[in-house]
Amino acid sequence: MSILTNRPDLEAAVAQVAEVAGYLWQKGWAERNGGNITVNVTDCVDDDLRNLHALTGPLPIGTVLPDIAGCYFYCKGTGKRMRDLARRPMENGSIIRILPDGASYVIVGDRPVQPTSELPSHLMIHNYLIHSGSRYKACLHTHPVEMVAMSHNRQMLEKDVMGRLLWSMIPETLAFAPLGLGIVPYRLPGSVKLAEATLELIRDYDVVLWEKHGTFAVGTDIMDAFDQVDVFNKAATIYLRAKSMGFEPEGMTDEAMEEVQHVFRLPKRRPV
Ligand code: 2HA
Ligand code: ZN
Repeated sequence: MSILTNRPDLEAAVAQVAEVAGYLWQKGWAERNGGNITVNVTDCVDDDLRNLHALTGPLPIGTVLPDIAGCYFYCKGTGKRMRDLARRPMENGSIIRILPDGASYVIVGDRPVQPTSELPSHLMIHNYLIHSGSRYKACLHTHPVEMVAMSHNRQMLEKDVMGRLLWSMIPETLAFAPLGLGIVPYRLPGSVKLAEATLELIRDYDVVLWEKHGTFAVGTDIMDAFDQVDVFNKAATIYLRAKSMGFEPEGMTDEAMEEVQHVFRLPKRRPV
């Protein structure tokens, strides 16, 4: 029997992860085992699940995160493919329980699938989100092609340059991603340095771009985090299509952008 059986909220949260994993694959953002997903599912957990025997002994997180003690997360499995997760989420990911020390976890279901290599960085962000009282429950790392391509241009890596450019490509970007785009300088994938730099910027942005690698986004649920990246990458695609037609896109005027800002009463994402 699956841990999801008779737990419709948990089942729905995992089904949404599977749906998003399918989109990531279809969009070409998830080659091989590329990308990671973690979702805080603590709200979907009942007493039976709290008392359920773990499938593993305690495993170290690698850092101490007091605010996530006792929380539960669905995590994509390390080395697993998004396209497989889309069809079989509980074979390509698992649900973990953080132990009271905030330094270790156990896997509770359905199989002892080892969580993502980026677990410490994802959990550091969840720890921050809980600590700050945020409503955000999901973290998504993926490889959106056009945004990564743009991050190979030094000029785009200046603070808020790329975010402003993307806002000006199509009104919806500003409307739906009003906090803009943070830029994290290149760091080794899975490194503590990358995690720390991401944590620093995710205080101000819902989406950050890891130079020459991918994006890291947070949201109320995984669909929300995906939407944020999708909105930015649509704008990046429009920019690159215009460039490939041989011209620099004009971009919306400041006046047009202010109008959007005014009508949509931005910013209205964040916090709590
Ligand atoms: O887990 O994308 O950056 C696969 C990755 C790591
Ligand atoms: Zn990656």
